Amino acid sequence: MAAHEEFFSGISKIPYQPDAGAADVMCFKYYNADEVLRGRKMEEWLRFSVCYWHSFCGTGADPFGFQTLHRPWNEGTPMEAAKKRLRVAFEFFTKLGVKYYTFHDRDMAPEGSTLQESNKNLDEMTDLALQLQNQTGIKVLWVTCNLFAHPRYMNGAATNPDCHVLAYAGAQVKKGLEIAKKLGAENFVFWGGREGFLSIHNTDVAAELKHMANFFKMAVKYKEKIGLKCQFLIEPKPKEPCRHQYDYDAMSVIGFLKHYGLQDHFKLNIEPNHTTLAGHSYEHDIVMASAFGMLGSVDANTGSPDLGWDTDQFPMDIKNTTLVMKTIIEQGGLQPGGLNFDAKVRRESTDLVDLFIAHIGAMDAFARGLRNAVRIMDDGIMTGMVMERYSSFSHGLGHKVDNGSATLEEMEDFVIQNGEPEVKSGKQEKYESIFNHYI
Ligand code: XLS
Ligand code: CA
Ligand code: CA
Repeated sequence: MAAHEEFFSGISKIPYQPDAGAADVMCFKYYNADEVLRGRKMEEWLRFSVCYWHSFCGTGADPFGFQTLHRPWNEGTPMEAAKKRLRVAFEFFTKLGVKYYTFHDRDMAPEGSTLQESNKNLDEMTDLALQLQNQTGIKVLWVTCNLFAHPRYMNGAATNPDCHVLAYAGAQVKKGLEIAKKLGAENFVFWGGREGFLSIHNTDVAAELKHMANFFKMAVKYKEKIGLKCQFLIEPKPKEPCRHQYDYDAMSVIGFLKHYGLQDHFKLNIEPNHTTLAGHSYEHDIVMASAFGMLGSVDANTGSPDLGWDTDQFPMDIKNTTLVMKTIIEQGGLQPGGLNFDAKVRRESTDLVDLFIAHIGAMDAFARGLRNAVRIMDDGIMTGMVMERYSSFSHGLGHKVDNGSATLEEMEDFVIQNGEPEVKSGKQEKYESIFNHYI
């Protein structure tokens, strides 16, 4: 990178300084990439990724106000600016010390006036991305296609009532899969941007869901055809932009995948900001997806439940990160997924250095969550209590219920012999107090 302009001059590689004071926010106090916890380096448990769209394309504009973030890399023609932005991004990833990034096709390369022109822009930009990846060792956690911003997609992409639009989305995904292969992306995400409806009066729900499933089947087929080895992920979200989104939450997506026979080809990319928008607790969909063996990756961010829209804030709450990391350790890690910071600095956080401060704070929040979760699991107190709570299923009739061989007649015999079950405390406050001990 030496031959090029440095954008973050004065900032060098972010160090690990566990003894740093409260006001020192330009170092990690908990994230020590090479430290081994439960048999794995911290960087392997956490697999941090920076998202391209918010951090390098974000302007700070919101529905009520204009741009507040004026970035020095947005200069020249759209392609010149795109190239500059990519170099800046790689300087940022390197200094921050993350190994992965994520992007949409259209935030890496500007859309042209035809599909061919857009593809040509993408070819040129991904040539540069590949070169920068090879120079730095930074890899693509996931790539996705933007099938929601262009006006052609205003009524949906794979669920559009017009097959011409669906075809455009298909062509765009075909190219997206090709660049995923070219850049060695470890995952490919489908977020159902406008796959849903605003009015039931003009919508054929059954047809739209079938078309979406068939669209995914085409993607699976093409992935296999070109020998692309990456995990497909669907990202649930309950609202915004549509009033109803088909991929409402983890359980809706799992039901959809199973109904259409797609469950072996996809996992879920869970974004907690979307989970809370669906009316669930922060960790809910991470736990549900994991319980079904479907947790593939996490868009590590948070919302403001008091606002009730998708604020994509940096995750800073240690209780939340501890719960997430506990689930991730219990399922043996997230690989090939990771923790992607689909988060944006507030439009009022206008300094360039705020981009660093935000990512460092969030990485440390997750590193601290990881350390807490490891202590919870090493001590085994809570795990032991949960095991004990379910112990009646490890033998006798409970074991038969567990393996699916019990009958209702056996239930009746059991109750006639054993009478009324004992009342057993759920001990919620005890669990909560023990959990707080580790935070
Ligand atoms: C929007 C989504 C989106 C996906 C990728 O709310 O979070 O950014 O992660 O298209
Ligand atoms: Ca997301
Ligand atoms: Ca979001």
